[in-house]
Amino acid sequence: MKTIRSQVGIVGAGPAGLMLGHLLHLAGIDSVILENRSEDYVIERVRAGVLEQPTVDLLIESGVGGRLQRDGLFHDGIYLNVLGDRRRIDMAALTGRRITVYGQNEVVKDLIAARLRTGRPLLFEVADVSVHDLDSKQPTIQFAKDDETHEIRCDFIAGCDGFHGICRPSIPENLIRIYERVYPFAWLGILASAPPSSPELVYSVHHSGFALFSMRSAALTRLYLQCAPDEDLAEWPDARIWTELLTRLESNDGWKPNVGPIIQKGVTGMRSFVTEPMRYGHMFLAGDAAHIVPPTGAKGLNLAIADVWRLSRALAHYYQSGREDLLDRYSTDCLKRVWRAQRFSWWMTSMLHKSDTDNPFDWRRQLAELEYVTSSTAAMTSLAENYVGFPIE
Ligand code: FAS
Ligand code: PHB
Repeated sequence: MKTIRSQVGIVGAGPAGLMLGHLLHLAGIDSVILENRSEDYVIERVRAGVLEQPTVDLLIESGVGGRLQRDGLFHDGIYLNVLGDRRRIDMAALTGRRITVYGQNEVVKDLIAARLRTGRPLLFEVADVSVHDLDSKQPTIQFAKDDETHEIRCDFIAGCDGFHGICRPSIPENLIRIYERVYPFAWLGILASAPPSSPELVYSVHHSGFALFSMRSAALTRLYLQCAPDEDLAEWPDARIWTELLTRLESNDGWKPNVGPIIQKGVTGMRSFVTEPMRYGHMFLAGDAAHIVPPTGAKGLNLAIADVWRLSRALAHYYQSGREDLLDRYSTDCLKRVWRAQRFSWWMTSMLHKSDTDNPFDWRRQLAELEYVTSSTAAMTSLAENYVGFPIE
């Protein structure tokens, strides 16, 4: 077995793992990043698209925001389309902040390029990753690469391996608490080669269910529609998808998305999930490894970046001063932001999706909430400040 010595072992090369590696590099702390998928797979995986202001500021400040500043789409507002009545929420006017539409895979591309420039280790297509001695001062990570077994001896492990990773399940069950809600619906998402017909996102509420109009560039639109959790994609030929999207998105003022060839489609389940604490011994969880939000509030990637900003600061403080106070506060401080995002994401999901309740009172109350949110400045400001993101501090 080959042994590698490093200060921090990072499992997962998604936005959390890559951004942590980058921030640690800037702080002069070495790390090894392990990823069990190929580089192409990690880059091509279509996921998030909306970046909060604090996320954008951190990417730019830390030197990986060049392409984002050039290719990102800066949006001051969003639309809520309630049964065809399209209303704009001017988030910039209400909060002084805005969102940026820039694909998660572009962020991942920028972070991989930055990592390669440092020459620090980033290993793709590793296998059989396992973590050990987590409650010791020298935890280890074992993995296989090119038919050889390797071991990383490190001071700390960062579990950035997403919801289905191995790090969270490595914590003794009696030492963590899980909070979870699984929603009785999912999203059928598509990427289409069609120019966006709206300059901003449109969240739509319709009798047949929720739909979302988003984008990736001047040539690519990203759209989602509410479907059953076990929806079979084989039953959704492209024509049916477009018919349903146009039905749910078209608004009374004549707006509708442009139709074009569908180049990618998939179904995403919806759940709210929180792990407490986000630490076990010398292993720290960050991003989807610790918490999942339904994508309606566009918070997942942004939470992952906020977690690793906090973890990198706590590790830098430890290596500079020997003090563990920020490491000891990591979980509590992260969870404050996580639960705020959980509340907002649950609220947006409940307000915008057609629930399977058969009580007409619930639907009318939902419409009353939408009427309030699209007409009260106080309510719009609350939505806006949660959507654009609170400062990372
Ligand atoms: P990730 O899951 O991205 O990365 C974990 C990495 O670990 C993966 O590369 C995985 O291959 C690797 N890994 C797993 N097990 C491993 C093992 N045993 N060994 C080595 N590596 C391992 N969020 C937003 O903020 N805005 C949005 O608009 C938004 N839209 C979304 C739309 C969809 C359809 C989905 C599914 C999610 C969306 N999200 C959104 C949330 C999403 O972006 C996640 O929060 C984000 O990917 C979290 O990043 P990570 O924590 O790095 O986890
Ligand atoms: C996306 O562009 O993929 C996107 C936008 C907003 C969301 C979720 C996903 O709430």
